Amino acid sequence: MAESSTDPRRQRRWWRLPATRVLAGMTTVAATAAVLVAAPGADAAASTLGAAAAQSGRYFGTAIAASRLSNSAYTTIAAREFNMVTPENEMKPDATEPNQNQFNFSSGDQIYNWAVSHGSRVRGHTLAWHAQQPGWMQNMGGSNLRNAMINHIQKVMAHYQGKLAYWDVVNEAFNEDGSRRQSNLQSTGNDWIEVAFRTARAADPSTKLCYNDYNIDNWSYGKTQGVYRMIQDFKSRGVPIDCVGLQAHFTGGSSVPGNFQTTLSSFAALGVDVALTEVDVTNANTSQYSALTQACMNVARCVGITVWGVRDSDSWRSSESPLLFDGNGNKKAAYTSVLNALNAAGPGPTSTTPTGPTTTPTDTTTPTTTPTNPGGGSCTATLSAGQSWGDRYNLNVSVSGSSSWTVTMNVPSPERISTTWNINATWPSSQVLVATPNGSGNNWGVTIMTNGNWTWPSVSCSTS
Ligand code: 9MR
Repeated sequence: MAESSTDPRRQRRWWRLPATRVLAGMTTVAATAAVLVAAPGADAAASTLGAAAAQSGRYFGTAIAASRLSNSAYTTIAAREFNMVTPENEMKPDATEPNQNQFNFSSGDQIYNWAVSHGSRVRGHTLAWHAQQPGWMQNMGGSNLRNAMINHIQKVMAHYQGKLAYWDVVNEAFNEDGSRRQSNLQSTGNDWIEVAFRTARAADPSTKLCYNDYNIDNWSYGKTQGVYRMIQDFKSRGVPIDCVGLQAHFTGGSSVPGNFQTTLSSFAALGVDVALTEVDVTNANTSQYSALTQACMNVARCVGITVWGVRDSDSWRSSESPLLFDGNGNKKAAYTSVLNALNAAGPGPTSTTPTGPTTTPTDTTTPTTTPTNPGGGSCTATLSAGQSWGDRYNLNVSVSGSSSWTVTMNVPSPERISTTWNINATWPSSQVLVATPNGSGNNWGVTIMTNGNWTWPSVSCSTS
């Protein structure tokens, strides 16, 4: 698509004006002026949901079921399109603590490992919920249950410490009228949600802590107002909370309300990130998919959208065909409406990390030379800064000199690459990315979670 001067993406070009560095053959060349590569979608619309969302610093995710990871049609679409993964059931209390204080992370780890090996981040779901409790917990109450909840949060978060982008700490704790839902957890005292969040922050200060619920899409609805008041109260009293997840299940008779964007911006104005966390729409209505995507794009702190499954056949409500791919893995019309809305989006999240200082990326690495290429060919990998946020930055990479290149990127600890675009990626270790062409050309990039270190990675390029 040709870019016109009114294209909103053109107006974002300041994102990628700063430093460039060229690492070429046996020598290192400091490039001073030209920006050699643009962020994905600078001159052409991105062709996958994840890459399109990344242009505005957002993610596009899906729920993943461990039982489907052996299905290559499923994993092919999931790996190509999405850069955030929510385990559909595998990190819920019944899965992770089947017997009291005996933890099982096998399915959760399976999904986590699959996700990060495909350049995706992971959203943990969920720690404290009235549903999908293990049998031993269902029969508990009082201080025993309160202590069991605290222990569960501590142990599960310790296992995933430093690894997850978000955790749904508490799920679905409100009634439709905005009062608290009755449950064994609620019976331990009205402060159980607050205790859950305080416990979670202490257990892993590196992850963002979310409250997640359904039917909180309509701003004038009682439940929305009840959740809003709780977040407002938490923020005013310093109870740690970083985000609100709106499940956005527009199935089973519900649809996107006209004031959806007002709801998102109202939550965001409390000082939390917002995200659409479990999206599906009856019959994948294109105008509703487009409207919900647009609403997120219009709110700077709407950090991303997750659909609740890959293909219609993977959906918990498969009879409503509510997802973006049909049962054969074909893109549906709703897919295009979402992709177009993502591609047209303006600058995105302005969120910051829950703890620690916010800095800007600096390039303090000593340039390294590339290894000698026995085949005699040479290639050059050029890095340039993309957009940055409080906790992460995009780095654009342009490769020249060969079309059959291999770029090895070494990321200083504790930084982690969370997203890649336009490459095939393999991971010799958590700090090393090996990138090869995936047919999308020679311009690609990564999102790097800084974890406090803003030093750029070193790269080397070789040809084959
Ligand atoms: O999609 C999930 C389905 O496989 C489970 O059987 C179900 C059991 O409660 O949970 C579904 O996921 C739910 C999510 O965890 C929370 N919000 C509602 C989702 C759909 O029911």
